[in-house]
Amino acid sequence: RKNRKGFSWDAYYDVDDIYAYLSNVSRTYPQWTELIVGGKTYEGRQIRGIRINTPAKEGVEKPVFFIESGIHAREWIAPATTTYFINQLLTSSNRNITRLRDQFDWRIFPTVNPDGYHYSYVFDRYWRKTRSISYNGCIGADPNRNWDYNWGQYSTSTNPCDYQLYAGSRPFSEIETRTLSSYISDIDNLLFYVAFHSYASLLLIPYSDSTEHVHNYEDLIEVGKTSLDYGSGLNKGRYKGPATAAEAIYKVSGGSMDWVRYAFNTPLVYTYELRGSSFHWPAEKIPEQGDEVTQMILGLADGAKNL
Ligand code: ING
Ligand code: ZN
Repeated sequence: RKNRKGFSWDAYYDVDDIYAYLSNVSRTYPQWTELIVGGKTYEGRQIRGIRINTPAKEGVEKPVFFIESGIHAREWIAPATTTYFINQLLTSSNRNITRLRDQFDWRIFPTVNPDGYHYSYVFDRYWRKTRSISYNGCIGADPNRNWDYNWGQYSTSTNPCDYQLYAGSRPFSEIETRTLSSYISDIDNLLFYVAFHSYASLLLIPYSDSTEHVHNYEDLIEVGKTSLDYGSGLNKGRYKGPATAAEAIYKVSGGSMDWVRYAFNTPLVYTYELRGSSFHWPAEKIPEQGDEVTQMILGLADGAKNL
């Protein structure tokens, strides 16, 4: 499965290798793709992604499908699955996949917390947060508690030394969430916003801090169910959901999905918790997780056609 530049889906790679992969594919498919920069990081990295946008019929503006992956550093299966999916979109000759590729203007970011991911890769496997230094010297904020919607309310910490859940000193205190949110704000025609985490085998919909249902709740459930049905063709254990976090697990505030929904009323917003029984999910499982995610995304697209 190695491509000729040595990147493959039987191992986990550090940020530089993931970025080199994105550069390579954007050079291989220059007519359809471009490297995009979604923001920057505390340590001076870019948040790099790829746009895939095949030629549309004249006068047709395709809806945007945004994929955010790796906001939590230690959830390595998320970036790996996302590059796997990019490779599927660009190289598969399966009609369902080429149709999926052509249907959207894709903005795909495999690792939106690259400082944290690198730190997890090299120094501390269980690192989750960013790498910013707080007033008291402790490091990192949880980038999925730092977005500016009902910030700091549930399942979060005010202590910068908290290993996991520190919300940051204020909404968008982290340069990663601030710059990425500004990139998202510039997108017209955003239809899907999908975030990947691990591990819980669960599909979440907004809002995460309330048991009240959004106005298109039925649609979100319907499309989400289609997604899980498509994925279930490939495996045994089903995913739980779709459901709000408040109903499925616990209330959460400050996550990306909720801000995107709140800020733009984006119709179809989801967070997947992928498979696994630990953050050390063996790299041999990347292809099966990648194939499942490919089917689940196809299910989202097909489900949305029936609305
Ligand atoms: N879980 C997610 C978390 O940030 C989540 C669950 C995501 C809840 C988005 C609500 C919204 O806590 C993991 N494993 O990170
Ligand atoms: Zn996570």
